[in-house]
Amino acid sequence: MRIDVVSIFPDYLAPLELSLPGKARGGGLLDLRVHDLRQWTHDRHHTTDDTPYGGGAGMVMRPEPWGEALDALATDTRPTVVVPTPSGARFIQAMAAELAEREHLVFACGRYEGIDQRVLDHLAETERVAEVREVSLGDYVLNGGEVAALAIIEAVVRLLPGFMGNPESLAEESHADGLLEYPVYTRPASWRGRDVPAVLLSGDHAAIAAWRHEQALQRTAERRPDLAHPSRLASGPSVGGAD
Ligand code: 6GU
Repeated sequence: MRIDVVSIFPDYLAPLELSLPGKARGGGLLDLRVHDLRQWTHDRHHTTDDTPYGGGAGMVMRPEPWGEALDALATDTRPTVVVPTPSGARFIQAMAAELAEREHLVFACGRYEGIDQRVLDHLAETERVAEVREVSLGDYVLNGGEVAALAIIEAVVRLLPGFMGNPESLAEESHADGLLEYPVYTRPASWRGRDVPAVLLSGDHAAIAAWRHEQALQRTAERRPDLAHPSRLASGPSVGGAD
């Protein structure tokens, strides 16, 4: 997979060199490049923003540098352009899985009040990109798209085939089946007077799977009632008692 990230604060993306994406880059799974938007400005002060038409607080990112940046990065790979913004569609695991199938992603990280809408409208119409996805992490406001791009990239890259040491852990983690994950335990069996639930020591794989499914349902109902569908309460574990 190829990923390009455009930002006026490219240093913000330095953590991508570390941790999971760093590992994927080393392994040749991922060709990731970070670009400074200011290289596509032509005025002495490398201006990327201006006051909003119609008035109001804050600044808007000018269309010209973004137009040139995306012209340069929308190669014959017809990338998907991801625009992190609090006014985007909610980013969820299903979208991470969808983006993990793409050959080329370009992240356009805006600051201030956002990017001139014509840039996105133009991109959506040009043949040179496959699609434009305006995406939000959740219902709160960050100062810019950089931190959101880090989160989205990490969520996508760990799904690339050959990336995870143990792909089975992908099937069992939170949100894989629409539920939060069950609680987990390791040695010692008793710690500060607290015992690991006995069923986990029983060796009865069917009982363990049933217990975990029950815990996942309970947790989801308590913490995320928005995810808990009454119809699920009747269904059994989606993964059997594999060890
Ligand atoms: Cl994707 N961008 C910004 N700037 N703020 C956000 C966000 C994204 N998601 C939640 N808040």
